[in-house]
Parts: sequence; structure tokens; C-alpha cells
Amino acid sequence: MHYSVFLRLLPLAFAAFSFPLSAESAPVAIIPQPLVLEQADNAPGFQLRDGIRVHYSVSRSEMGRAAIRALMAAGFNVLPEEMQGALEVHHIDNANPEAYTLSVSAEGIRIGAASHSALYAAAQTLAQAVQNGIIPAMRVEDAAALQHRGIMLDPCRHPISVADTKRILELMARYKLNTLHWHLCDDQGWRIEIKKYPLLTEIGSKRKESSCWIDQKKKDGKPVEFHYSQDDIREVVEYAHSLGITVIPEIEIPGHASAAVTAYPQLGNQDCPDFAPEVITGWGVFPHVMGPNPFTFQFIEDVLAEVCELFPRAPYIHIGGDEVPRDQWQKSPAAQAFMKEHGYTRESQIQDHFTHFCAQVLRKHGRRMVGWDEIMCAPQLPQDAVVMAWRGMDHARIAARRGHQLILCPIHAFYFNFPYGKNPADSFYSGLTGFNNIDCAHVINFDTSVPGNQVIGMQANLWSECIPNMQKLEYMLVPRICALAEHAWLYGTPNRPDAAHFTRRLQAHYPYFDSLRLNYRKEDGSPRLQAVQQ
Ligand code: TNX
Repeated sequence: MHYSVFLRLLPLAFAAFSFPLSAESAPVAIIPQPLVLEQADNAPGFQLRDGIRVHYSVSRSEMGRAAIRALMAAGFNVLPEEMQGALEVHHIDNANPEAYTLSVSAEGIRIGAASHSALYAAAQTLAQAVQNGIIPAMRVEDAAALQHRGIMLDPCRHPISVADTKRILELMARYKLNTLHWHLCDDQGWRIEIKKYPLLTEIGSKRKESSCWIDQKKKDGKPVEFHYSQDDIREVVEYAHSLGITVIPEIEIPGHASAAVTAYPQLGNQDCPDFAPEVITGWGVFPHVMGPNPFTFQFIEDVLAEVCELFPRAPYIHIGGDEVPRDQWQKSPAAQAFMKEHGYTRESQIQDHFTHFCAQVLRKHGRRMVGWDEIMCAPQLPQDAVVMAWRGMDHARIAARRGHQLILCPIHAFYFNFPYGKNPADSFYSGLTGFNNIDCAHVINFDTSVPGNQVIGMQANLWSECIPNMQKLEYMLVPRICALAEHAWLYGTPNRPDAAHFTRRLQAHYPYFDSLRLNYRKEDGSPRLQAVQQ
């Protein structure tokens, strides 16, 4: 694949990396580690003073204007152009659009980038390097190995406000994560306004109360009512874009559909005995799945049309597809008649039918489909479907063998809802048990190798059953987000730095977390600011 060509051109990438001691500045500690980083010994760095003044050529080129936006997104003050401007920007030819180069000296900053998106990474490298108002003299050659580097947020199980979502986006941008996977509906709540189906949010965004994780029978008695208006969605999408982040929405089809079916019972399998949908107050997998009927197929077309409009830059749209129980389809005479009509012999073929239908609808909108790895049960799954492999690396390797592009988020390493460690403090702070010991070293070292070159992305998923507030969310996310960013950026790179190298560099990032007042997890396992609520 194109990026490996780039890497082959840099065989000495890591041999060249060192922490030379400079009279001017301490070693820079960038996360993710750039492929080549040379910090000049004894050379004076670039003094920021009141900001970065651009060279006259910069605001005359599209690339230059994009660089200004990227620098501002990274927190720099960019000053108007002048003849002696210190910032120069140029295009570099590289098969990998994520490639960029930097050179910093006392005289100025030169950025080379293969695309606009690479400028965001270049700007964040500069931002991370700043020490006491100086960017140390250095030279960088860098490129992300993967084009999709992300975090999945789940505002369904517990709400996450627009303001808090923006805060998370800023943190993602700092570590060059360029994709937010937004899980917008589930059994416990429908969170995105759809104009054509107002009951989705009028009814489907409200639940009576929530379960405690450990003892699901214990309920907190607190009603939850939360959704994003279409204006909220646009605001988040635009804000993300200003930071170089693309938002990929997820609409769960045909399972995890209790909230949708509660709002519109016609979407469900109404002829099943005991059909009584409700927005779920517990956690797990629930029987309400969509029924294969004309109302449902029209619903999918309509909802995906609005979603495509709201997310104009999303190259693929996530249609869920995970954990689909077949019981209702077995019991529903209408679902059985549908199977007969199509010559289906197994209930799983109803899910396949939904999957193919979604792919077809999305294609009409010029988008590809991405789904959880269960979508692979469909025979002749469209070749351009992207598979998000969560159940483990076996499923990732199957997807690759079948020729699908894939995004890795194996539950064994990239589920940040699970504890960092095994000690009692960890399970106390994390709540959700199952897999544990997902600490930074594990995130860095986990074997994600897949033969071939089908892997296009990697992300961490932050399911929110046990994440009722931002204190807890920050604790679960930080600092693991840095380890994820490092693994994704350097995916498949020979000689990528080890966990000890990462941990050393991470030390330099705690002051940044402190400046944002993040409730991150300290090295002793305790939260930085305050106890996290269960
Ligand atoms: C499985 S991962 C799920 C989610 C849960 C998560 C943690 C996946 C595609 N589905 O619905 O939140 O486990 O409990």
C-alpha cells in the first residue's frame, strides 16, 4: 500500500531518532512518535513572541491558507503576512496524503504537506514541541500509517453534551486522531433529531431510569432525556472539521433498536407474542429488532437520506449490525412470510437483507457502508463495505481474506470502557468488568497484524454503560487515548517505539492534561481531580 512505499524510503527512521541535549531546550516528546525527528544540538529555536507571522506567499496559496487554519486549530496565534514572515508552506509529492515535513530554526518554520489533512498533524507536532514560548530547532519527516484514526463515543447509554463532545474533539486533534465515530442510537436512547420521524426523539430519547452495572436490578430512579438537534449535529460536524476531524455517524440496523421501535412500533415485529417495546433501562442485548416490512425499509431510506445530508464529509456511514438476536423473526408470522417470499431458509438472511439494502441506499448517496464485523455473515457482502472488527483479530483477518477494507477495534485492547488494570482500585474506578488490564502498554503492544494491506483504520471504543459523566469519561480516556494514537499512527511500521519509550514521552504531556483540567488517570491508578462516580 502507498504508505509502506513511503516508509521504505525512510529505512533509518528510528535509528535517526534521539534525544540530543540542546543548550536551548529539553528533548521534545511528541505523541505519536514522528517517523523522523531530529532536534538540533545547540541551535536556537523559533521564538513565538506574539505568534507566528506568515510569509507573504502563504495566504496567496490554498495550501497556505489551510496551514493557517491548521495552526489556529492547534492553538497558535497566526499574525498577518509580511515580507519577512517566518512561516512558509509548500506542497510535497508523496503517495501518502498524510505525509508532512517540518523544519524549524530561529529564522522560521517551513511546513511541507502532501494534503490539507497532513497540515493538521504538522501543526499539532509544532504545538506539542513548544517549550516556554520557543519551538526548538528541529527537522521532522512524518506520515500516518492509517487514514482512519478514531474514537467512538456512545451518548446513548449516558448523554454527552455538545460542549463536552467538543472538548473530546480538541483532545483527539492534539493526538492527531482524525475520526469521531458517533454512536447515535441504541436500545437505551435515540439521540439524533430526524425531521421526518419526530417521535424518534420525542419518545425514543427518553428513558425512565438507568441500571447500575454490577446489579442490574438496582435502578437509579433518575429519568434520562437527551438528544442532539440537527443544529447541534451540524455544530459538532463543523467544529470537528475545523480541527481536521471527520465525523462518522452510526445508525443501528437492524438490532439495538428498542428505542426506535418504541417510538414507531411499526418498525418492529408487532405480531410477536408479548410485543411491548420500551426504551431500555438496563444493559446488554435485547430482543427488539427491526421487522422486514415496507414501513421499515422506507424508514431506513428516509433516515439515511437525512443522515447523509447532515454528515456531508463522511466517506462511509455506519449501519451497526452487531448483536442481532433472531428470536422475534422466528416468532413473527410476517417475518416468516418475508423469508418464504425471498426463499430464505435461515433468520440470519433477514439481517443480510437489511445489510444489502443499506449498502444500496448509501451507494445512491455516494457513500460506502461500514458495519460491525457481524455484517460479514451476509454472503456476497458488497466488496466496498468496510468492516469494523470488534470481536477480535480473528474476525479482522477473516474480513481481510474476504477482501474488505477494515478498521480495527478489537475488544481485547481497544475497548476503553474496560479497566486499565487488575487491582481493586481499577475495577472500582472502571465499573465495567470483562476484559481488564487494558493499560497503555497493552494498547501499544497488542498484536494487530493482519496479512495484506486491507487495514485502513484503528479506533478505541468508549461504551458508556458505566460512564455517567465527564469526570469518569476523562478518566477512562486519558492517557489511553495517547497510546491508541501512537499505535494507529505507527501501524505496521518496523521498529516502532516500545511502551517504555512511550511512557517516557508521556511524562511531558501531563502538564497539558493539567492545563485542560482533565480528570485523567494518574500513574498510581487514582483520578487526577476527583473520585469518579460509579
Ligand atoms: C458490545 S461492541 C456492544 C455494545 C456494548 C459493549 C460493552 C458492540 C459492537 N456492541 O453495545 O456497549 O459491548 O458492553
